[in-house]
Amino acid sequence: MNCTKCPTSMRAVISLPRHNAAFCKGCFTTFVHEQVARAIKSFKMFTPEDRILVAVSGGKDSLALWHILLTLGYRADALYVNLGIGGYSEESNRKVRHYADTVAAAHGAKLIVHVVEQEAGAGIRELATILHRPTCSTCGTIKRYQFNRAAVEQDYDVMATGHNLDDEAARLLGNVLHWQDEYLDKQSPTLPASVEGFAKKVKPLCRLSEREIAAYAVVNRIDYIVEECPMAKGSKMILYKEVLNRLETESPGTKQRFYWGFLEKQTKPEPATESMAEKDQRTLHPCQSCGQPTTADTCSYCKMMAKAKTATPR
Ligand code: Q46
Ligand code: ZN
Repeated sequence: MNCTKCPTSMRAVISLPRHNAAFCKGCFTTFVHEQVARAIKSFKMFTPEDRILVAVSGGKDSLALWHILLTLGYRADALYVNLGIGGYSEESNRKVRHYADTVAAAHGAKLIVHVVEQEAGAGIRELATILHRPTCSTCGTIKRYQFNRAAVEQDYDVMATGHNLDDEAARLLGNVLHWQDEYLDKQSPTLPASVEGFAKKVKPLCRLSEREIAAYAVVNRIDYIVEECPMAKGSKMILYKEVLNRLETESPGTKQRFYWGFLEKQTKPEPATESMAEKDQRTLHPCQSCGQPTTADTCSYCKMMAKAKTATPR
C-alpha cells in the first residue's frame, strides 16, 4: 500500500481506517503533529511562552508526548515518579533517563525525578497494604498529588499527561456505565487551575489512538518500556478498551465518535428543556386522511397504503 497523501507515493507504514488514509513515515509524523496542534488550539491548552510539565512514566504515550512537544518547539520539562514496583519501575526509570539524556537535554529540557520510597518511606505496594487500599487507587492519589505539587511549586503554567483517545473513550464508557456525573464533568482535555494550589491540566494526545502513538514512537525511534505496569492486570479499564476495540474493528471511527461526540455535547450550551409531551404537542397534528397523529400532512401509514394501491403487483 502507498501513502495516500504525498505526491511521491512512498510506501505506507500505517493505515488509518477511521481517516480512510494510509501514510508514509514522513506524512504520518506530520499527521500526528497536526492532531496534537489541533488539540492544543481547540482546547486552549497552552501557548509557546508557557512552561509545561509533562508527566512521564517511561511508556509510549508520555514519552511520545514529551517528544512531540519538544519537536513542536514548546518549553516542556518532565516529571517521573518512581513507584518502586520492582523490575517494572527500574526499567521504566532507565527508559525515561535515557530519553532525557539523549534527546530532551539537547532541547534544553530537564527531567525531575521523585522516588515514592524516599518521600513516603515505602513503595506503592507496601503503602497499599498498610492502608488496606487497592494498589492502583493508592498509586493514583500519590501520582496526582506529586505532579500537582511539583507543577505548582516550580511555577509551571500547565501540567500535561499522555492520555490518548483509547484511554479517554474507555474512561468515558466506565463513567457512563455507572452514571458518574461528577467524573463526566472532569473528562475535558483541559481542566483549568480552578483554585489556588491546583495546576491547570491538559491532555494533548486526546485526538490520537493508542495504535497511532505506538506507531509514532516506533517511527521516531523513541525507546519506551513496552511492558505494562504489572498492577494493571485485570483492571476494568483494560476490559473497556477491549470492548471498544471490538466495536472499532466492526465499525472504524466508533471510539472517536463516542468521545468527540461527548466533548462536543459538553461545549454546547444546554437547550431549554422541553418535555416529550410538550414536543409532541408542538409537532404533531391529525393526518389529513385518517386522523391519526403525524408530523407530516399525511401519515406514513396512509402514504404507504396509497402507494401500495397504485403499485402493480409483481
Ligand atoms: S502505574 Fe499505578 Fe497504573 Fe501501575 S499501580 Fe496501577 S495506577 S497500573 S496507570
Ligand atoms: Zn506520504
